[in-house]
Amino acid sequence: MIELRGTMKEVDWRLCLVADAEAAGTRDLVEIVKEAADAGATLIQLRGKSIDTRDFLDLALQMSGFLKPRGIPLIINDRADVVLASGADGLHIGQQDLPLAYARKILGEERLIGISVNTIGEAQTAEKEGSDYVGVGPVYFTSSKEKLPDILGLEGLRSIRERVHIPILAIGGITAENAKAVITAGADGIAVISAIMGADNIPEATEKLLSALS
Ligand code: TZP
Repeated sequence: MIELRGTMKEVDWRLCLVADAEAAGTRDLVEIVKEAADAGATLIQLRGKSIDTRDFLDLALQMSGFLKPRGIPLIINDRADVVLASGADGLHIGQQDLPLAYARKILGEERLIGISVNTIGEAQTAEKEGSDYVGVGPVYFTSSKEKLPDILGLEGLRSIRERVHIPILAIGGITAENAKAVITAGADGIAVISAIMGADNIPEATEKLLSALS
């Protein structure tokens, strides 16, 4: 549920599905997101590194259409224009994307903006510059991302947790088996691609992750 009280955004960070258009292959990404949302995913990030803008916007519009009534925030990876055009709730940026200050200038204070970080310095800068959350990773090895930065492990995650106060979404190689350890190390939630998208049964995989967190 995204509730805006002044500029304070209240979000259930527990389980973010990073709905990656490339990872979906020939499967229907909208259907995958619908199934995960109905099974309890608390946040959706739409990601499509090599998809045409029109197709990306179309996916965002379709997802926004069924996520809004369910109170599940939709975050768009990398594209502030698609956030505005689709009425999505926020933007997720990487270190090489639109800088946070410019993203904020475009989107205003009410939308969520999160940034991927791999070091304590990046996390502290994100917090100082007004990021609503940080995506911290990769915690474990993953083949879902190209040009993978240094693997942090639980120790790296913990050391970032000790130094920043904004919500942390841990990412990278997270499964139902290691999810609890990630939360114990200080993450507010987990963000996954393959633990949900790689499963034959999307609702079952989503529920398994959710129950592993508590
Ligand atoms: N950023 C850091 S790791 C990663 C991203 C987008 C990929 C996470 O995918 P998976 O399959 O959950 O490891």
